[in-house]
Amino acid sequence: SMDVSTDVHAAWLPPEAFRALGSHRVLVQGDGPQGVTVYEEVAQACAAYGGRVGRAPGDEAGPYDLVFALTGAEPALPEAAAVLAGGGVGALGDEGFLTARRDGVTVVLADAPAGLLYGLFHVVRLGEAAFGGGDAPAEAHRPAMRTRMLDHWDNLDVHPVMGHVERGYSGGSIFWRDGGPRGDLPRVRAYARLLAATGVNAVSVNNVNVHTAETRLLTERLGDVADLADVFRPYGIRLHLSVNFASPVVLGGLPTADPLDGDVRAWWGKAAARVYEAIPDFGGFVVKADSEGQPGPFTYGRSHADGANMLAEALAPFGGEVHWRAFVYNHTQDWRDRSTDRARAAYDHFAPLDGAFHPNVVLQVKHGPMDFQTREPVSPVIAAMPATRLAVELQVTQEYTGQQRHVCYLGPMWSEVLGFRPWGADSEGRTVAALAADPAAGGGLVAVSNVGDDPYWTGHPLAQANLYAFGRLAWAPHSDPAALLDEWIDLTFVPLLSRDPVPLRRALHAMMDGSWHTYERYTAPLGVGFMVRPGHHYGPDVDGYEYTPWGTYHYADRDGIGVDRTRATGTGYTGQYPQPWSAVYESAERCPDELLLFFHHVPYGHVLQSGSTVIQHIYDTHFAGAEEAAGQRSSWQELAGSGLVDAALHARVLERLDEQVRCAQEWRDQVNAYFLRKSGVRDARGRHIP
Ligand code: BDP
Repeated sequence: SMDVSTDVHAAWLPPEAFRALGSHRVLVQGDGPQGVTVYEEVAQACAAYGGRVGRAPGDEAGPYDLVFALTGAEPALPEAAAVLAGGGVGALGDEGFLTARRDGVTVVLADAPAGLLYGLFHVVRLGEAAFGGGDAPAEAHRPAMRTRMLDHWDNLDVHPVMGHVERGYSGGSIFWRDGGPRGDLPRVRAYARLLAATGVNAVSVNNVNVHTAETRLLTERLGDVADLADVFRPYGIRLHLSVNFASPVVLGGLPTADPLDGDVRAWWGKAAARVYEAIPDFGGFVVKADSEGQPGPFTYGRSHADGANMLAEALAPFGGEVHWRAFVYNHTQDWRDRSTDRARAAYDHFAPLDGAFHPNVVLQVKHGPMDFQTREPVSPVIAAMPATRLAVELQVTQEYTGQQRHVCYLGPMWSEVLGFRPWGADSEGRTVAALAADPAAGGGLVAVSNVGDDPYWTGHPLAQANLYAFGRLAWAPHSDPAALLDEWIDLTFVPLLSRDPVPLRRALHAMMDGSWHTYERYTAPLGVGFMVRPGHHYGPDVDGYEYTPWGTYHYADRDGIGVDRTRATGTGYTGQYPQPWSAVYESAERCPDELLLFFHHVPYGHVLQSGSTVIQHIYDTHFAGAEEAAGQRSSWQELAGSGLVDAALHARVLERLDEQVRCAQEWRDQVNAYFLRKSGVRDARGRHIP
């Protein structure tokens, strides 16, 4: 049924977004769960806006001016048949589609029903532009990434420290409550629908830190997982589970979880078979092993290839995949020992294993070497494993970027990561996006979701844009993030935009386009990272992680600041990059300013490429960042009473902006005061520093 929750915000799919589609005469010829979805979506839109939907050419719904059809069968409409006969765009694949316009009919063709679904949302985005005008040639649309996945760090229960959703800032889980299913499947359906409209096709429904209750999802609670899979399937989304590497011990009562033990392997084989009995299109397992206290193959003296391959063998007969995370490092290091560098860890652990993983293992690598900081270089692992399938992991949930209390549009950051060329720009060097999208070796794009049971889905209503942009970038990584913002604005605010879209668009762009840089300006400087409050990671704490076992240091003293990761005098991390980056990062003169303190320990008087000194840069950016945050609030305040945004949404955003402005000033004052005291160097412009 088309039941979707009504007590939640419509986000980028308000009924009005379907106005154009719903006022036409539409033929839908598709089958299977996703074909049914296309039909139901169109029928609902037509019921609202006066159009008609039919299943066959002769139906009274015709004559049609929009047709959705599969390429396998002879399309019943001559215009569609003509487009098909025209050929020229090649195979569309499982999820691709083509659009064309022929003799007054808009044609959407796909090889498979999921393609029709993505074609439907494409037509929704185009609005009236999908209709009218003369003939338009066939245009093929295919997703760049095969896997476009959101990982939920949801617990079944409220965890005493991490809460319901680990690093969640949007209320409770939409899937789980009180140790079992939350039971609000209409909300899950609404979520699946939103994701499908962005192009997401995979979801993992439980935390990578798998506690005992979540471990049981694999066995006793499999029925609950199957219920969720049934809801996601009509929107083309495959379900995944995070599994506990010690499951054979915890659930199976075996004495060991050694990946080379025969009984352990048999246990996983049976577990996988049971999962596929319940969920035939199950996607696979996500695994965090030997990391931050999670069990893993190291316990048994085995390698991560041994561990991943064992699970891969269990899943292979059913077409499932293992998403094995590369986030493995020592979180109990001795801070007095400068030879350990957390940034090195993933490469040191995994690069030697290149080529050792089975083809259905995807190594899931965080985009940076540390942990989702506001600014990090691209992880060197991404360029180091040509014989391994790699997925890049991003964090939509704003753990280190303002926790959905601050506006921080991450599209520009992700787009920089995806466009980065590990082998340099002037060669034919491939981008990170091309590596993740490679048909043979690519594992796709993954991100940690920012959604919870909050009525706006994401706590901060403007954080919806991050979720939207993630899906769209996974589909088309070279999209312009500002254009994606426009798409999101137009869909989300379409009910009101019909009046005068300009002021709202202007205000939102003013607030959001540069919000990542604004956030960067008032937080930790020049790529040094952290300086956040330990544990929850919100707000400034200048020395919060400095003398701890976590490996996240800035090494500020009276003379200078930064982490020496050079080969010449530091940890040697720069050597993990291919040329030219290895040489660029090695040099304090050539290293990009924004990453200087990630790679180098320099005196406060070091002159940046911008011409400013490090210390003056710190003062200037912190004053500017806090001021920009206040400017964002003013832009939003100007919209009050304009009728351009709903009053409740306006109030919710304003309340968050008040907190952002307060917190940005706190960052400014603490960071500036800290470096004034450390360095003794005054602000050249004489501004007040506490
Ligand atoms: C860190 C989070 C922690 C996660 C971990 C991970 O602080 O809660 O468990 O990443 O990715 O950023 O596994």
